[in-house]
Amino acid sequence: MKRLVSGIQPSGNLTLGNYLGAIKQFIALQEELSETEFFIFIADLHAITVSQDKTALRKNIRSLAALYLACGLDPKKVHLFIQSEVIEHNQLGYIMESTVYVPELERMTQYKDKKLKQQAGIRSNLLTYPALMAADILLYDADIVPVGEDQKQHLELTRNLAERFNQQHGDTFIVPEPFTPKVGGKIMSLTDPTKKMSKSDDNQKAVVYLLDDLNQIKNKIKSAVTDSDTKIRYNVKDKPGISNLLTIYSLISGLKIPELEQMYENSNYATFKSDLAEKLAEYLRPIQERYHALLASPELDTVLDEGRDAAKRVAYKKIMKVYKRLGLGRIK
Ligand code: ATP
Ligand code: LTN
Repeated sequence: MKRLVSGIQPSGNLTLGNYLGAIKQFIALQEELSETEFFIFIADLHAITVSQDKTALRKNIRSLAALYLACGLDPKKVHLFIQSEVIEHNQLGYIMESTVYVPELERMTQYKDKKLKQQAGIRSNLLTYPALMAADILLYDADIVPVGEDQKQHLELTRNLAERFNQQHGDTFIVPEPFTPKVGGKIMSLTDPTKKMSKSDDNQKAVVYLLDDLNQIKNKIKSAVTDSDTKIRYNVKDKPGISNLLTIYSLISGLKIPELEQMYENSNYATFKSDLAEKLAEYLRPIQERYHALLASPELDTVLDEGRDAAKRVAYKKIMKVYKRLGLGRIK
């Protein structure tokens, strides 16, 4: 059976962009790849490469797990767990640090970008982050690792490290294949539709958060920036605002953009926005309800416990094999 592994950082509130661009596709994959075993984890160890408030981090971890389940991740098909609860990630992470060379880490684009933002000093794990990420993947003999563009370089490094280790110590790791899920919509800011909707945007009106109050969501859509023309037509260059709203409408309704253009042929922006606002609120309502129910129920912990145990069964065997290959401890 093939294995799929992916991690998600618990770094704040998820947006409609995160949902339509990433989560929704992930949920679709669980249906498409029915013969594949899924390991999905909350990458909390990765979050501490920058300073974190403990109360906020604890809350974000639970919230992310609940939100993924609320969006449709099926615990019968997916082992969902918290990275720091499976100690083997740290163990193999350290071994990967002895497999990778410093210049390889210094070459990573994400490191180069992020280190510029760390005024209080660069933590050493910001540099070694890709060694831990390689461990996350290699522990589970993952064949498939769905990641966004920004993580491809880390995945390439993981492949190199797996091959290097196998060459030096004998076949131990599966070399994972890069996997690009079908591209979803790129959702743009509601106040400046030429830039991406991003969870770190300072302007709250620019972003729909999945857990926003539904009335607030409706107001955000109704006040989204559009052009002064009145036609509901998809044209990213000349009409980026209305095109973004058409993309959102299409992705949540399953209707194609030309179908929507036809439906609203003789309509106006106010009616279109008001319809979309209602549709989006109704789309997110059950997700929010499931989310709140999960946070208040013991089910979330049961899922995370089972996920951890399933992950540990695989990870423990692998780390023992690695220690043996290296001559560590007393394993023969
Ligand atoms: P930040 O504001 O911290 O950069 P972000 O909201 O851009 O965060 P990431 O955490 O970088 O989101 O990305 C998580 C996932 O969501 C990635 O797979 C990314 O491609 C996807 N994603 C993020 N924003 C959008 C968007 N506006 N449209 C489509 N997909 C998005
Ligand atoms: N680095 C990734 C999160 C991540 C991950 C992984 C993804 C950590 N470990 C293993 C896939 C496989 C990010 O920042 N999005």
